[in-house]
Amino acid sequence: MAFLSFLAALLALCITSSAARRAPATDVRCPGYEATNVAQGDSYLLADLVFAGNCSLYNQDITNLRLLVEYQSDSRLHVLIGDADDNVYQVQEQVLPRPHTQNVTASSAALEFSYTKSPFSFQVKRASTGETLFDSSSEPLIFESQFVQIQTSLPQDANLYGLGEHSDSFRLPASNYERSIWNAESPFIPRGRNLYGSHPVYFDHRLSGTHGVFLASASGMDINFGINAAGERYLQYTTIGGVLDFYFLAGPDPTSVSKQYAEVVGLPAMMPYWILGFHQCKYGWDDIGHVKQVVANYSAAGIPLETLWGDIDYMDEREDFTTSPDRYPHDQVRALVDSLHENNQHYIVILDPGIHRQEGYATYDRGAEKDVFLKNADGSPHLGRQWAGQVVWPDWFAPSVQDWWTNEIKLFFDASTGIDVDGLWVDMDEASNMCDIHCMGQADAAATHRARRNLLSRYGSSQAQGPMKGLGGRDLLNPPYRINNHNGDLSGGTLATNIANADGSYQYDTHNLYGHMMAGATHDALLAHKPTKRPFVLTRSTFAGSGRKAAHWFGDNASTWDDYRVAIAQMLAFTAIHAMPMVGSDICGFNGDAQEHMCARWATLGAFQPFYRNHADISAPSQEFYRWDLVKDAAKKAIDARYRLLDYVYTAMHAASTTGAPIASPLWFAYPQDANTFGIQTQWLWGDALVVSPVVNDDSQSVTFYLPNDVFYDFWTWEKVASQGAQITVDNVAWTDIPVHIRGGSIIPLRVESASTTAEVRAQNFTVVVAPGVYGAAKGALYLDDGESLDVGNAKSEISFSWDGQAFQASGTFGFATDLVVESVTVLGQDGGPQTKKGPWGLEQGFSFHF
Ligand SMILES: *[C@@H]1O[C@H](CO)[C@@H](O)[C@H](O)[C@H]1NC(C)=O
Ligand SMILES: *[C@@H]1O[C@H](CO)[C@@H](O)[C@H](O)[C@H]1NC(C)=O
Ligand SMILES: *[C@@H]1O[C@H](CO)[C@@H](O)[C@H](O)[C@H]1NC(C)=O
Ligand SMILES: *[C@@H]1O[C@H](CO)[C@@H](O)[C@H](O)[C@H]1NC(C)=O
Ligand SMILES: CC(=O)N[C@H]1CO[C@H](CO)[C@@H](O)[C@@H]1O
Repeated sequence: MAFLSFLAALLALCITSSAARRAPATDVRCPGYEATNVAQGDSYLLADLVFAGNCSLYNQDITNLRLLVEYQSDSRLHVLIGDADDNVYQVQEQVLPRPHTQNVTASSAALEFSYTKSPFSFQVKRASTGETLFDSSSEPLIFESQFVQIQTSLPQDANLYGLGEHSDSFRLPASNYERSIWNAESPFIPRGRNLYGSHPVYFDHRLSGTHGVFLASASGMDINFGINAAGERYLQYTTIGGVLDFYFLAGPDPTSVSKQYAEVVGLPAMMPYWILGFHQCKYGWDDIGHVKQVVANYSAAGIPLETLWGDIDYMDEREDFTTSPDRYPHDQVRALVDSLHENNQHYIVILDPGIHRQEGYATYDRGAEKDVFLKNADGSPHLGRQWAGQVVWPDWFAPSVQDWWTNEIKLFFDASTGIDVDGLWVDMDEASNMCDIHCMGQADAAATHRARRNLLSRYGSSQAQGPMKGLGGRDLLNPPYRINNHNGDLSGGTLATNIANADGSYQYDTHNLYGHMMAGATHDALLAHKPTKRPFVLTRSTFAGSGRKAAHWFGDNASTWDDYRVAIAQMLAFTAIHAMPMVGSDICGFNGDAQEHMCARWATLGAFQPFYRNHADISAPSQEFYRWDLVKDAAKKAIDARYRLLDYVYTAMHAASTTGAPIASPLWFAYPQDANTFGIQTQWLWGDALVVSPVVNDDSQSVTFYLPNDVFYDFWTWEKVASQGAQITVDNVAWTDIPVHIRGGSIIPLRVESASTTAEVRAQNFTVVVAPGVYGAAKGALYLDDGESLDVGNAKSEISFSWDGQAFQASGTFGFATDLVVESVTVLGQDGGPQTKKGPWGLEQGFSFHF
């Protein structure tokens, strides 16, 4: 959801703010630090870093730093540079639990740390090849209270990906590129700007291997890619605080880096099976009658609708935990949910963080009593504006905040008396504030002038709050170095950054954690509410590791071909790099007028991406798939394929949640030696066996895509396509079609038939397709469980399929009780075409046969 009226104000801020940022007082070159008192063990290195002179580019330099290097595992090196006194802010352990060191010996590790004593710099090398992966020697380290800078040089052949959230190219530009990180409301997902989430991790892929670099920092920052005077590429981090907490991940293959990153930030949550169904939402469904028509019209059109979503329309006066008495009467919403559930469909509603400040509004009263809202330094509530009007903001660090939030969720979503939702959606959690401190100063001069003065001057700088909670004496509203936030200064369009959290940290340091924490609290509340079920939470704002508890959509894009294309790059960044598998764009676009051809293509594209929801703004015309015949046909065909493949995808989701392997990835994950794949961002691997190559040009019926040197089989016709690594052009791609290929070497389980809900899909038998590789063999997997239990215990089956050119085998563990069978196995690419062997074979034990 966006607030377009606010857009003009945001744009105005961007324009006025960009000129004034940075440019240090002088052109001094800082002297850097000297490493002393070096203590080294088999698996660690400690040193003091002592400031080597005067610099003070923006603030006072911190004279005594501490270096900690840990060989945490064979593939992970941890390098932490912080202040010796441990006052500089560090991301709270409760928010991002970090892994402990396994104390491997330096000589056995895949990465090698070395350093230069003075000025201090460090290098990370790949031990097996001696290749330098990270080298900070080209510029001295600068560590001031609100300005921290470190640079690494990069070879010409480095390919970098990640550093989300953004809508830029998936492979980041090599130079002349700036990526600011600061979570912000971002209508129309502007290019080249900070968006809703913070993921300061990049993967660097080279022909010699892939590695990852994660800076575990929540601070606002600019990351610049450039070319220095010597003609060398560099990447420079400039943060406005926080320690330099680096995790280097050795790979060496791309999937291993995804797994190693998930080990640091946490494995993604296993989601319920039904979440893979098709979802419909719209802002502006004015009453429940309208919503019932949507459900009925989907049914009449024969398009499977799995989940109906409620945007803020359902609320009374836009207040969380209420229903509108005249437009969405409580008993009628309850009846709707019952009827959805009877049909095996689901219901999800939205919540916003801004809590209406209104005595008598029970959610507010209970929160005030439990002291869970953010306060100004004088103890008054920190006010802002969201949909409900004047609001207060939950402090996700407050001791009672989880109890309060859980209680609100239990009360309102109680199955016997309330709205029995199947998941929750948290929006506006950057946090997005329609009346920030600037607006307050203008809007209501008399009442807020005093408050504003308090905010800006009296409480404008921080008090030291104890270990790792942030240095004292900083200007928390207007730090001298300004990051390139598209909302202007740090507090633009959000909470004032000089507000303290209950644990003594400040919004200045924790701003980027707000949505991550709200999503986590909502997940934990759902877990308390229904302890045996996997919770589902969709969040707009994210931080590194949000995938542990939440799913994400890419926010308020537009109904344009451009956003249709960028949705692919955004998906790849989240699934392959940011350890968040359950993601997707608003299908057919959120803002603006969706066109028939575009919506048909997007319906098809979305069917091969993880989170599949059609959603539009209140100002946009309705765009449900049944509104156009062409889109209806496209959606039916695409959903039919998606649903037959649902267990293949569920198996990939299970792998993501247990190993960190991505559910969707760029082609170079499978073809890391093929440089033609490194820049591809309009094709992807769906699971590890399917290559999806949609039509991407505006309103076009032809597409040129790349198939690496391998054997492929057309997913729709089963025709064999041997490629030497070639661009392939397909003309006359119908509006209902999408090119998809099966990679040789794969085995794919499919349901024999699709159905109108995922519950009915689960009652269908299987068929298995074998796609032999270049040498004739193939393998695949099938994971089965009940689809919803948090802990399935032994009631799961993990089945491996293999084909050696003559014999087919299914083996593994078979704990999931089922009557379903594999009805047939088809081997593609045989002399005379595909050959099918009929079963049935039960799925409670292994089986094998010769053709
Ligand atoms: C560095 O120089 C500035 C400006 O000349 C001065 O104010 C500051 O005290 C000096 N700091 C140190 C650590 O010497
Ligand atoms: C690693 O070494 C540190 C310091 O000696 C020790 O405190 C820690 O328990 C060790 N951890 C493991 C997993 O061995
Ligand atoms: C549902 O379909 C009916 C019949 O075509 C149509 O009149 C109505 O406007 C549709 N309503 C919605 C919300 O799609
Ligand atoms: C699945 O296969 C079994 C065995 O052939 C058959 O009895 C059953 O009817 C099939 N189920 C469905 C839903 O077709
Ligand atoms: C990321 C993206 O596509 N942004 C576009 C969203 O839509 C607006 C309006 O159509 C474009 O101006 C943006 O470029």
